[in-house]
Amino acid sequence: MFKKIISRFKKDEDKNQEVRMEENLLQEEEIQEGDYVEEDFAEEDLIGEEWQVEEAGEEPIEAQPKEEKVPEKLGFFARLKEGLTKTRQGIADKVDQVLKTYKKVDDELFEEIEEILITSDVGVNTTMKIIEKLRTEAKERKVTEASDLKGLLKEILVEILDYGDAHQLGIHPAPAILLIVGVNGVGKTTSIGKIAHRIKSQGKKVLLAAGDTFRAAAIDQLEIWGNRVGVDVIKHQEGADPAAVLFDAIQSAKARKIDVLICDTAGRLHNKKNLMNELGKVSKVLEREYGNATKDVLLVLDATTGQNAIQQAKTFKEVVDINGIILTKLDGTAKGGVVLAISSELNVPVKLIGVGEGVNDLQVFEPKSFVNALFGDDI
Ligand SMILES: Nc1nc2c(ncn2[C@@H]2O[C@H](COP(=O)(O)OP(=O)(O)O)[C@@H](O)[C@H]2O)c(=O)[nH]1
Ligand SMILES: [Mg+2]
Repeated sequence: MFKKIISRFKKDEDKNQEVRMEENLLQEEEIQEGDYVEEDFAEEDLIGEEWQVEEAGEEPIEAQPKEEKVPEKLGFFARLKEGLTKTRQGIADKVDQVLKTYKKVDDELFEEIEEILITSDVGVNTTMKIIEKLRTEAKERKVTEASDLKGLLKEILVEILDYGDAHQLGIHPAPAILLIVGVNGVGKTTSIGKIAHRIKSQGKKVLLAAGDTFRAAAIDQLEIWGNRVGVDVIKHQEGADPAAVLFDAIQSAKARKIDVLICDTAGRLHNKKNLMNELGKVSKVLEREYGNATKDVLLVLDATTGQNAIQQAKTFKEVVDINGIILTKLDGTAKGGVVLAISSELNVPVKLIGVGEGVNDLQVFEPKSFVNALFGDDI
């Protein structure tokens, strides 16, 4: 019976892929109807364009009294736990339940855990890997009590998620540039605002580049975040060449001795050809103008899209070298298990996770804390 469940999920995954391809084609049509088809990328395109600097306002960041009353570490962990509530209900609470029901370790128990993981967006391949490891470890360590499996399972999950030092943001040594990529709506601009706030409060000089020139609203949104966290934004007009925005932002970052430049990009171009054009040009400018800067290319994925996020990541990986993942919207979704599939299948570390819409709700990803929070245990 279990084989049936797996083949059903495999079929669903295939179906999702078809839907996504159709969506991509639709998007391509939309884009072709629009303007801004840049052909060859010439240096002249980038030089001498007018650019504007949006000065940051003095507006304070919205007060978040609830967050400020609790000590930093506890506050961070409490928010993580709170954010993972739905995923915990889908994975950990169900695992706890079957461990209680079965009492002794046997084949059926492994199958039950397998089913819980697969139905929680951990993905078929990653689930197989986890269960195989769990069986082997249980045998080797002679675990016979079902309740003792939980500790083993947690260890295995941490092992999958753990990329050692690679979870750190690549911002040392200065100057550094973070290029934020991902499809429309995943949370790029919001994450940039949150990262800017985090890095600025560490005493670093931060500058933002409004590289999503596709819609005026996208530029405005970044400016709002810039004002909110007190960081300047380099922008051009709607429809401008994103590579030109980056070029100007880099010159400005050099002149102002900025520690970290964070560049937004347009996510609408997520069919491969347009994506390659856009990110190819941006990468060229980056290498040529800021070759000595520390560079981190971060792909933003939306946890609520579950296994679709994996497909998006695969497409982006073919186009640009991704150094890390920002997984947003873990709060309010039961699909947080996708973090395991991402870590296991993409060979890229998760660096930051979004657990809410507040300015402090983007956390550095720590595998052990994450798994503890997922199982409702203490830090
Ligand atoms: N609940 C929640 N919402 C988020 C998170 N990150 C982003 N969002 C929301 O997702 C929506 C799209 O975000 P946006 O930054 O505009 O995405 P972009 O198109 O990739 O730049 C906004 O309404 C954000 O407030 C998160 O971690 N949790
Ligand atoms: Mg945006």
